[in-house]
Amino acid sequence: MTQDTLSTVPAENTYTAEAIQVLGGREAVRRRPGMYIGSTDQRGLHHMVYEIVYNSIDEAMAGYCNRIEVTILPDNAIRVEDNGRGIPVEVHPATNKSALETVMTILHAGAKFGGKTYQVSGGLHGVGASVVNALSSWMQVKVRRNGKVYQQEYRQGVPQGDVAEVGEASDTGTTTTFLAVAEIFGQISIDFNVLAERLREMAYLNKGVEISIRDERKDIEKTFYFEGGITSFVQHLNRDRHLVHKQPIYIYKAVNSTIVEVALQYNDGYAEVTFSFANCINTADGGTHMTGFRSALTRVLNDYAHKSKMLKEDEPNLTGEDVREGLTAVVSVKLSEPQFEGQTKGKLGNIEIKSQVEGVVGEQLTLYLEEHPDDARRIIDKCITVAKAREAARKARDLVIKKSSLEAGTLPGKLAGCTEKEPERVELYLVEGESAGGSAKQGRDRRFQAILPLRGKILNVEKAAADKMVAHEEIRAIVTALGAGFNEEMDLTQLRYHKVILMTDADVDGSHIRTLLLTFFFRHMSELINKGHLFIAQPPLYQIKHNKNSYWAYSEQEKDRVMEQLKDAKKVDIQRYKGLGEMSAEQLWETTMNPETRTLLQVSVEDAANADYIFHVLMGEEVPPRKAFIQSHARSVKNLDI
Ligand code: 0RA
Repeated sequence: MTQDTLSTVPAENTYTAEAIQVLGGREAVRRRPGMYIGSTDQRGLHHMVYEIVYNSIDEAMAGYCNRIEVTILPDNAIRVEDNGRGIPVEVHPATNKSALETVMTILHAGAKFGGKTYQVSGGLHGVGASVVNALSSWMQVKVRRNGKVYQQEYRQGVPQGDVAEVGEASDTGTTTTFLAVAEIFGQISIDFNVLAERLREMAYLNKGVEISIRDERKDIEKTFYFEGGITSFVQHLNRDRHLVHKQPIYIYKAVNSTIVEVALQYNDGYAEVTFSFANCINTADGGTHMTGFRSALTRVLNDYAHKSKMLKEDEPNLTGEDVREGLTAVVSVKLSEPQFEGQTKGKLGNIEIKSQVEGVVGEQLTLYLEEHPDDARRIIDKCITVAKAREAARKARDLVIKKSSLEAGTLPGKLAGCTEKEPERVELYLVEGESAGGSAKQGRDRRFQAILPLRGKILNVEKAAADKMVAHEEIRAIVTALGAGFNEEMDLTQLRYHKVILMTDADVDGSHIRTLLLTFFFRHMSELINKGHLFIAQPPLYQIKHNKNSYWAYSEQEKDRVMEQLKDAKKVDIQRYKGLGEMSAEQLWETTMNPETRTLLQVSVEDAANADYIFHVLMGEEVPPRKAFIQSHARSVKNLDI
């Protein structure tokens, strides 16, 4: 047998079969300590302590132990004492060794003992006491059992004698003391606070078990005991929070040999704080127990929200994110053979656990909500608020994405461009209706006039959120055609047309669309108005024909004036234009588009602000101001369509 350089075991002359096996296991551990305890630094050293503590925790989980004391001795040795049944010391006839010696010297011994499942809380590496023993320059185990104290000592994992009776005992329990091998762990230094935090966690995960840690190097001590277990854990995590419901929800059930335990409580914050454990080992990367928990949580809250009509049938379900915002939860499972996966072994892999957790949480959370309707309503309310906020955030995000796509966007297909490109010399007509758009395209001077036809009634922008307005196809076409962006990102140096002309019908729909467009420009492109780029075309209201003469009247007064002048004339033909589409292309050019003869109204900020106000009043959700407005403007607002 080759001797490991780290091994300081004195060579022995004779080996029994068991001794070879024992030393073989010991040698393997000494050769690659990192493979058994993770690392050979301070972390690994702490793992050594945990491995011993886990054994006592197992005894506690089995229901036989409620006190564990960890002591850091002045020379950095560690003592772990429990009040369990005491490790059996009886000699096994097959091996002729005591159970105690077997557990302390044979690798992986102890997983099953006396037909009972043992070691449920397997450590990160689940290797047990024999590994710690193999990596200890010295170890002593004292067992109080049968009214006696038994003891065995080891050096470098090798027993220094048989188990011996050394005194009388009035109680039962196990005390393990060890000193890690200095050559393996370098300058040994145990961190009291690191151990204390882990032990606090263990105390939370094992309610009713008192775990204390004492540091004899500094004479400090801490004791952890949580009657509420993980419920206390959740309360601790939520200690500075505004709570959505007073008491954490506690779920516990044993399914087959698996114990599922969950505590959860919502606070009014945004973060999800979930700790998950498998056999008291923190599973930082979640795993099957977390998957089961999350899926049950989402399903149960949705079911309740629908059943209680807090969510209407046509409303979308709450998402996982919705139900996890402000959630503080501890999920703890205890199972007989945990599989830890992933790079850092921080993920539980046992597949059967998912459905077990899902089932237990599904059943018991449903019950809880039914029995606590006030809590249920508060929780669902909170989730719905989150859902709404998330939806609003999504829209805002979409807006940004759309905005960038607008900036880079290709010109809208409906745009009839002009041949000249110099922005100062060219103008864009925004024309209501496809047919008017057709006439405008025919009638225009294509060298400097571009036409963008807009389809009929555009959406009700006020009711829709501002972001929806920009999402609207017609509005987007305008933004793209103008090329200067909108909102904060508006850049007039990129404006492709220095005259933007709204050309709408002189009827109800026309006025609607004009109001809407003005509102849009006012809210999202105010620079365009401020710098005097926005105009309103003035199509005539009437054509008055007399003999070969034709007059265009652009207002009622103008019409009255012309008629007054022609009052003695015969055969006066008067035609009212309602829509741009009623005019021929030539007429449209002559009356409305020809720079020599047309009249353009330049839009002022006041006009636009007024449109915005009208828009708000006419189309907004608030009914009272709308009614008041209609009543006081009944005369002046003719094209009112409500
Ligand atoms: C198996 C059987 C029995 C006790 C233990 C294990 C045990 C192991 C450890 C390790 C640290 N503390 C411990 N406490 C108990 C007892 C079986 C019986 O008495 O019937």
